[in-house]
Amino acid sequence: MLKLCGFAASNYYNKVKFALLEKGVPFEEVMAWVGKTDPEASPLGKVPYIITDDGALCESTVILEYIESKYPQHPLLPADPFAACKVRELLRFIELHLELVARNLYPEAFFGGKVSDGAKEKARQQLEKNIAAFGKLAKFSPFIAGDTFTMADCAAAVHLPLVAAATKIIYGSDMLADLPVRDYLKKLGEMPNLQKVNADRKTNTELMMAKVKA
Ligand SMILES: N[C@@H](CCC(=O)N[C@@H](CS)C(=O)NCC(=O)O)C(=O)O
Repeated sequence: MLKLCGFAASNYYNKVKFALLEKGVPFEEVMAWVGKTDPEASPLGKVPYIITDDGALCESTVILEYIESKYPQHPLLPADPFAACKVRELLRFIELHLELVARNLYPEAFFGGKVSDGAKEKARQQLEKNIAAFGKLAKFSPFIAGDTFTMADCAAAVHLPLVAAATKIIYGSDMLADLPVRDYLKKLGEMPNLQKVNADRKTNTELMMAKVKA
């Protein structure tokens, strides 16, 4: 059976977990904290990675693509090549232009660290530009790429809440607030599989915080 390795406090891990649950692919969760990962499977020491009958694979979006090709049931990409690439385009925007920029704020926003004023200002300027561009692509009707649930929703469900929370904490206002992100996430949050992912995330985050304090 496919093994999903990492820990449920990780948003990248949860993106893959949500996709597996929605597709109904059987999988086993294997806890691997940062620093305890398999260097053969994940040479950068990042989570998630998966162990399959074909071998090991890391990088969450590559994993999503593998799962999609290997298990075509309950597709998370449209059959039409252009529509499929519009979904990938949104997914890339969410990961590269939103999450990766906002991530510079996480040490101070979530982990008790400090981020320099210069780094905060740089991230703010990039996010302003990137969020406006993302707003031009995202549909929210009701899903992020249109009327069908796709892998871009698996990414949006885990990345957008952190971008919203981090910007609110650091700048005093949620930089996604001008987009219908709140309503979208609320509706998505009614999906039973996302409820499970989020419940597991809370439990695992408490465990992680307890480990950090110990
Ligand atoms: N590009 C990677 C990013 C994964 C990532 O950064 N995961 C975090 C946990 S949320 C991690 O493993 N951080 C540890 C590190 O970077 O050393 C992916 O999409 O899988």
